[in-house]
Amino acid sequence: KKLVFSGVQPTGNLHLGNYLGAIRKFVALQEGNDCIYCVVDLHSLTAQLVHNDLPGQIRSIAAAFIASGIDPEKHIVFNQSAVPQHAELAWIFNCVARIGWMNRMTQFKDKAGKDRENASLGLLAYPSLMAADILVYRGTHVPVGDDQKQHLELARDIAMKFNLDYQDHIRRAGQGVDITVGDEPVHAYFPMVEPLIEGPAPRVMSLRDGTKKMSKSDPSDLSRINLMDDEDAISKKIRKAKTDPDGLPSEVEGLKGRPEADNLVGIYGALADKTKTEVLAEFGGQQFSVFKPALVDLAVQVLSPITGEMRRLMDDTSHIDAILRNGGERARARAEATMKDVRDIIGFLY
Ligand code: AQP
Repeated sequence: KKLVFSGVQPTGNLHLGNYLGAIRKFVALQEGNDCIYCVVDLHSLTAQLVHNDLPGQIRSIAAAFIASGIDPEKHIVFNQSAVPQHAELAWIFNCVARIGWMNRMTQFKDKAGKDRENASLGLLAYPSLMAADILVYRGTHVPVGDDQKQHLELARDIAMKFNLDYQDHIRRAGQGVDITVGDEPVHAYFPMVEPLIEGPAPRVMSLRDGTKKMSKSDPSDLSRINLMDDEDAISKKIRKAKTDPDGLPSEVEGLKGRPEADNLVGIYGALADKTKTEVLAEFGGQQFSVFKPALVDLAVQVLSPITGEMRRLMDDTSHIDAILRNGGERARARAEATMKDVRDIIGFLY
């Protein structure tokens, strides 16, 4: 059984990229695995320190999980700040990780912009908290969009350095297992996490610019389809989506150098569970005036039941609150078991 962990930040409206790149994979992974899905509210302070309605944002991400088909009884759904062990392990990982590793993260460079001296320390340390989120459950598999790949490589580096630095202590505490990483034998406490990035839409791009990822923080709402958008909004955004003047090619090679067309075909394929080749077999040679209405119909068909259920769950939040409370308790018990080992390995008295 794999231990699957992933998280989504409560920072603004969820969009189609979050759904196709992450949440839909969370749903599919439930069968046969032990899954922990988290609303990462501690992380959200790196994007925005003061939120107007953080409780509402947290509930709406949890509602999206449930409305998309995550079972909170078989698996765990909770918010990060309810389990203080994440922050405790993150501190230890801050001491394991090197500043140079953090400085190389493209997300940090993008989000900090030119004025790095003024970026928060939290933004720099973000990947260390992310590693703690996963490893406090000794998670092995992490479904994420393509943008998170570099952070997961860093989580492996942190786990590896902890395992190497504390080898003797791990043995002395009677913990860990012998593994080989590359050719190197290691007595490891933390597993090497595997990213699960593949899927039909690992990177959904903006509807206004096919070279930029669809993102919550894009100032243009026309750039993304939000999970809470109604039929009219979805229709308007897809009709206005940037395209080039040519029709659709009949082969995937014909999408090269046409990022907007490639993105729309990819979105259609992901929503329909089809490959791009299959989509082009159906629409090759057609104009966008034919393809776009078909995409609108499909997007509405897939998203409207989720939107409807999210609205219902958000009308009376007692159900969501009960799910988060119960998930928090179960997550805390599991995280505390890891932290007892970790405190023991390091040598903290408690
Ligand atoms: N465009 C995307 N395509 C595929 N997957 C995506 N994800 C995000 N954007 C895309 C995946 O969604 C999960 C949750 O993301 P998050 O909220 O934790 O953080 P993020 O990556 O910062 O998401 P946003 O929406 O794009 O926000 P901003 O505007 O802050 O950059 C992750 O698994 C992510 O890979």
